[in-house]
Amino acid sequence: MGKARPQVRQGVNPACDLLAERVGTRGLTKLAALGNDRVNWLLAEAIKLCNPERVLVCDDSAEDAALIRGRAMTGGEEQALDMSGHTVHFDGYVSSRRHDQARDKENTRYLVPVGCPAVEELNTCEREAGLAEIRGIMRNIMAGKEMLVRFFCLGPVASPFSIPCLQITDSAYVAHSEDLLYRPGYKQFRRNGSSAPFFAMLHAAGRLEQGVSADIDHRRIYIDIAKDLIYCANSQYAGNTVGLKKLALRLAIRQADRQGWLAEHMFLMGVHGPGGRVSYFCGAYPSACGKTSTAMLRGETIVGDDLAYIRAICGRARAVNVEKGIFGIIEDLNPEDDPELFRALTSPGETIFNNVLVSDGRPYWNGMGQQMPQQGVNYSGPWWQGKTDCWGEEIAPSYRGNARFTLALERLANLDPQAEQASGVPLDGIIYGGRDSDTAVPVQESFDWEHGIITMGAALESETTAATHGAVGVRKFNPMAILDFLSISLGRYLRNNLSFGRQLDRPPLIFATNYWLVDDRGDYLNEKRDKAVWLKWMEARVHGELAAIRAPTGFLPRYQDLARLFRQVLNKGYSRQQYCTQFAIRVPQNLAKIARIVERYRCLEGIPEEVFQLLAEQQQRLRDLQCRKGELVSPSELPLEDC
Ligand code: SPV
Ligand code: MN
Repeated sequence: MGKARPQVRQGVNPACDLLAERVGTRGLTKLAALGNDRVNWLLAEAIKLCNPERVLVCDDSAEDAALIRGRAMTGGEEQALDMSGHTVHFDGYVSSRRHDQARDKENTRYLVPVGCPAVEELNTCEREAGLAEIRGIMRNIMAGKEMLVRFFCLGPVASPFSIPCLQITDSAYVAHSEDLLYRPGYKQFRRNGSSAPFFAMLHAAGRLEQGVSADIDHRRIYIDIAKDLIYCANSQYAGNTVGLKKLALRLAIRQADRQGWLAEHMFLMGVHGPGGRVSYFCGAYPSACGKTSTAMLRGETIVGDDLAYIRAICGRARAVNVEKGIFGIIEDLNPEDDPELFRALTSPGETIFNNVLVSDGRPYWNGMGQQMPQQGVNYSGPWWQGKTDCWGEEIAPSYRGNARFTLALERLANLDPQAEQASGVPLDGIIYGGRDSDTAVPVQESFDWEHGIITMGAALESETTAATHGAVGVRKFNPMAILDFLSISLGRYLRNNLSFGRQLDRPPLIFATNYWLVDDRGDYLNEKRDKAVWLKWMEARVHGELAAIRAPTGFLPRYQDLARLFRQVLNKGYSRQQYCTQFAIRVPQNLAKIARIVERYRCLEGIPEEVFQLLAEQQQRLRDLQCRKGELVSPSELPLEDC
């Protein structure tokens, strides 16, 4: 007689019988050990809906991770490259205008139950109608395929920050990516007990052609906020499918709103000061503004490059990296500017390359500092120089702007030793960084928490680059770089930010950076590496070590401090003239920016009154300065302020 099948506790849903039918004995044992009714119920519902042939339930073991990697290759979603551990994955591509290589904002919607007020800025749809649509799309979507069931943990495990997540997917590429990006969570589910809450994601890549999602016209990402449950169909691009990234961020923002903490689109890094001191900074930068390159600065240590949870613990802000890996933009990543990442990407170890050019078993990307081969294989299939798509548009060798890589942070020598600290790291500073050719100075500090949240975070804008579609140099309003991911109203989100700092004994200082100022000829006023100096200045400021200059927009560095830091950090001269050009207050541009931001906020409901008040005060300070000193005011004409 065969061994008895492990008993999965069955909820009221008769579909639970399906578990016993489709899940193998090993999987049932894993589910039984969790004894979590909601897991079983969701899984049974997913099986009933998607109708997979088999179900593989994974735990945190290396054996299961290896199985997933193997499935990604045998299923054709990834191909091995020559270097050990390296694979390539291509996302769907029909033409430059119809592809699966970016987040699909239009088809990402919140399902709002009838009777609940819809927030006007959010892309929503009525819940029952949305569920009916997505269920229609997902019915039988896994027929003949294997369903993969994974458990992860957002934030370090066994910590006040941990949020367990259940990922159900038919894509081994998605499951593999999540292994590199997130902490294993099966044990966390066990630890939390049978009724602890969790986020859940049901993803199906749908019909594949040559390993990529083919039905991208039916790509849908629906977020059932009432159930902390996300559906995603007919996509493989990680920004849509790796549910633990930006989709879980949306659920986390709602949870943080209920519980009084912050879920942010921010890097987290240690900046190293004198005597071995390390001060921790979070930073919010819209895409293509230098976010990862700041977090990866030579001589500093990285905790995370994309998402942070911040909680008030014993009167201080403490932060963790939500993830444990990087899904980073590969374009322009080169040995000179990004030595550590370049080393990791060119040495053996688990790495997934996305939408690069492959030639002779090696990955190539735009701006890597090497000659691009004239032919190879890329997202469009076999590729040759000059190949065009059906619109006659030239196909770039690697996907312009959004070719990416995925790797675990443990591969990097500059990983901060506190990265897995269960209580997080104490947060000393928050940086907001936009791409701005003519308005803000390279670095400045806010007068206080409210001033920083409003005039730096809530007023964040970024100019479009050639890497994005559409016109270049257009300023995009993107408060806290989080606009794409908000799941509550912007007014409510800002209010939460304001009150978070007010409850702290010592709130982090708030800074704004701008690496992108240009001169009249359009040449950058700063080198890429100058940001290392701005960080050291901020680090000294959080310890009250340097005096600063009071400008209408915030505190500016003094010349002598920067000149010393340029010498110390970069062994580079820094002239008074460079300083005066970079740190001059450009009054009309600053006033124009305030006018743009106020206009945006006037169109929205529920914006905290402080937003208008603090922007009006800043406007007044700028006008006063203009009356006294003119339109372009050198920092040498501004008053010095003690620490
Ligand atoms: C970003 O675009 O901010 C990313 C990549 O980090 S995505 O996963 O698409 O959000
Ligand atoms: Mn991001």
